[in-house]
Amino acid sequence: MLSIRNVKKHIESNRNLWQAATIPGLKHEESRTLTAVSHVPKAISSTLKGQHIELPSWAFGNSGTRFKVFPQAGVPRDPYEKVDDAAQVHQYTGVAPSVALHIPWDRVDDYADLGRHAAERGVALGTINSNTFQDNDYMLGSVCNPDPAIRRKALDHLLECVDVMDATGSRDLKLWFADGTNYPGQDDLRARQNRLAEVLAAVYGRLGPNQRMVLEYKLFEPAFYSTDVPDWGTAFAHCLQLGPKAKVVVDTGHHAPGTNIEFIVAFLLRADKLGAFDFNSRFYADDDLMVGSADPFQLFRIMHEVVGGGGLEPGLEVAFMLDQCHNIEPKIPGQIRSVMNVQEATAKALLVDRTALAAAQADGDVLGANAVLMDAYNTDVRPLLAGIREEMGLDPDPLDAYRRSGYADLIATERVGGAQAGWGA
Ligand code: LRH
Ligand code: MN
Repeated sequence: MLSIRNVKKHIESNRNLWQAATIPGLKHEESRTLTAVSHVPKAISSTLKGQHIELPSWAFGNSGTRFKVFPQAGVPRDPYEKVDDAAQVHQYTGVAPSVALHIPWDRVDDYADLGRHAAERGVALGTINSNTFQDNDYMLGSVCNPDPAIRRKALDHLLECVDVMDATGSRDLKLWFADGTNYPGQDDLRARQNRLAEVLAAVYGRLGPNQRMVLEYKLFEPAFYSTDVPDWGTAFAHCLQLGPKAKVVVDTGHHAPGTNIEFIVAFLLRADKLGAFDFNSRFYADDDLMVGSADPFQLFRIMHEVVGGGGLEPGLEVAFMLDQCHNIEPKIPGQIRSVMNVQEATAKALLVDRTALAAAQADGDVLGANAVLMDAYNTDVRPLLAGIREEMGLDPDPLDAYRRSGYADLIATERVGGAQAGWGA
């Protein structure tokens, strides 16, 4: 039985926030709707206005599975057009001011010129992603390959990516390695960790004063027996060994089913080792679906730990990136919807009454504490975010505004000929 005392105290202390209170048993339509920006503390609306969600350039290119890549009309043919499309997402959401690049997919002759092109469209070039998973030489691995010459080749690519960061002014080098084995005995698991540590240390040594490396882990795929950076613990241990400029990337699609990802987030934030998120969602494996589409409650729980751990405070420099593939849905609207899903989860997490929560937790009031959290999660924040967009001079409905802009038809007619961008696999 919920402790009415707690809920009542919670409602009293937040009456000015809510138009309607949530008491179990109230029908949904009577459930609470947060109707206007003016109802939330300035700190919350300014945090939401200042949110920074980085977009992946590769989300605008063609993508698919081993079965099929379905090309879409209007897909970019080069990094300039990818930046144009990313700028559309920022234009309508106001919170996606940078685009991550993937090398060599986004290799250009003049990165400074690409940077200028981006700036003219109101966005910046962000995280540089390395790619040591598509060269024929990397069949048995890249940085963990038994062959020192192949490891050298992989290291040279990673150092080239730092050169790109120097040219683009990017802070973060994101490292994900497909390296692993498919059969027990195929290689020495310890030796592979030694090889990995050696290359990571060489890259770390090359980083400039304001540059970081963020190491991404993944349970499996493309390797199916062992992956050399399979989980947060392995990434954390390597980053601890490397130093303060090395932090961990949490890709929300890279865990075993049932993993409590928000625990990992809380732990890494507490250790000041959470560098970045690769947001997406999945029903089964690394599905790279729109963040929040498969499990919006999980995304809320993750953002609840981010807010609680100070992860939205500028000082902590946690990068929030999307890492998704829009295999069958239109790509720019898919990115806009994804950004809106992150905004909604963030707004709900910011609305958690942390005073009431801490009190209930201290009281051992299990149901009371859970109720406070669910109260925020069950808050309809869409009117609030619409209001915030209007205060930012934006259309309250970014998807509808983009649809009415006619940009989709424009690129479908203009971008004819040339090779559409993709994963180049
Ligand atoms: C690996 C990954 C990594 C990127 C790639 C596009 O699965 O999540 O972050 O390099 O996707
Ligand atoms: Mn990723």
